[in-house]
Amino acid sequence: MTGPMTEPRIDPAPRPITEATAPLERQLSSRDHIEIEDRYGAHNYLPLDVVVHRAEGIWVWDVEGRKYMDFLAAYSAVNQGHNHPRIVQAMVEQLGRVALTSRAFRNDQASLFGQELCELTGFARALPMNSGAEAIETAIKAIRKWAYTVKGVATDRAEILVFNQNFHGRTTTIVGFSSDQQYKDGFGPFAPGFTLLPFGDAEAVERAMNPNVAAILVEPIQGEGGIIVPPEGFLRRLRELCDEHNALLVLDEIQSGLGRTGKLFAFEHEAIRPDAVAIGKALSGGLYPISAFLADDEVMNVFTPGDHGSTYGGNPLAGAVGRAALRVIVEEELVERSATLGAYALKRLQALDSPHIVEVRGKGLWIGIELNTHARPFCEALQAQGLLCKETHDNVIRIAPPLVISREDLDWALEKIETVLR
Ligand code: IF1
Repeated sequence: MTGPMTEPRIDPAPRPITEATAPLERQLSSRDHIEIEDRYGAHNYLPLDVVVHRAEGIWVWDVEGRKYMDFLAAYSAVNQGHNHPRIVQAMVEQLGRVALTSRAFRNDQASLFGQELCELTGFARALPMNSGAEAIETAIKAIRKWAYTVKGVATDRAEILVFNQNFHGRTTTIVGFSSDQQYKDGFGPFAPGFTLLPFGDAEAVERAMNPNVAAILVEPIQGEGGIIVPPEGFLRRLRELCDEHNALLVLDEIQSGLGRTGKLFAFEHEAIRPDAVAIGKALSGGLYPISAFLADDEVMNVFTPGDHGSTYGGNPLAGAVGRAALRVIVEEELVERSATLGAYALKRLQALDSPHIVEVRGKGLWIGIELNTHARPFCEALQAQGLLCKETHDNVIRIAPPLVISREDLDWALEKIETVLR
């Protein structure tokens, strides 16, 4: 029997491309791939026309070999940088053992992943899922069951307070409480039990409180909404209101978490502790869909065997990848890098004198440049200069590089952004 592999199977060095060796995808041009995708894919995105073939760290290369700096980091899923070698190594080694057992059996990675995740984050228990939306759905089920079995809300009467401009995923339950009409159009009917409130308005939250409110579900900083940082003290006030009304404070840290804002979790900026957190994206460093719902016993123990689950949730490959991804965040001090480099970038961009800029805001290496015009043309101009940014909500340029970026590479990107916006 062959023992565990010592060398990665994946050849990190790209092979020289010749006619004979080129796989089909390399014999085609970017334009070919775009046409094929348009012909055979669903049209649920309008991506930039860059066709990525390879990525490493902060860099991606397209099919023609053009090199770009990735300032989106797959919406903060690759905080550790693309294909971080330590995470790839852990994944390849686990692939030499077992990838999926289903939860009908146990495995030797999920146990340790759960332990290490709880020790790092300070929560008592972790329920592993795959996508961020699934972690949010898990949170909604936990909130409701806690309301009925612990708080004593009448069955099916639990209410969850949510906020305008929220983004928590794309399932029909979740889009049902979106304030963005496009996310809802054509997908009803929707689940009841959600109350939309103005983000940042603690008095509106206080007015909405009633004995049926089970929880507040909120992003500490709204990502898709345009990297909207709430007023100082907003999260602290939500914490107080939940304590006063015996409701749960549940945070969606799927994008803001794991170092993106210069803290392990964005809620730390207000020195509060939520009752539960949903995480995802960088939990795997972009190598594999991994998410988790974190909570203490009072909330997590509402789940009894058979209540909830998923085919891939808690699989050993995810466990091995997640353990390595967390180690990289800690050992390469990505949280501190985000804080230091982010403060520098924010200060520099806020000093930029541009006729297009309305506001520059953010925390850590997560910055939104709000414009008084469409952001897409500026993102396309930056693409032409080798920098990939993505607009959000039409008029905000989102700045979210991998947290492994060097000061020198950050300066290279900031110079391009300053030039394009001047
Ligand atoms: C798309 C947005 C970002 C998230 C927060 C939950 C989820 C997300 C705070 C769900 C996912 C992704 C989804 C992706 C693009 C991207 C996105 F533009 F959609 F809104 F980042 F801002 N909570 N965000 O940001 O996690 O199920 O996707 O794993 O759907 O286009 P998921």
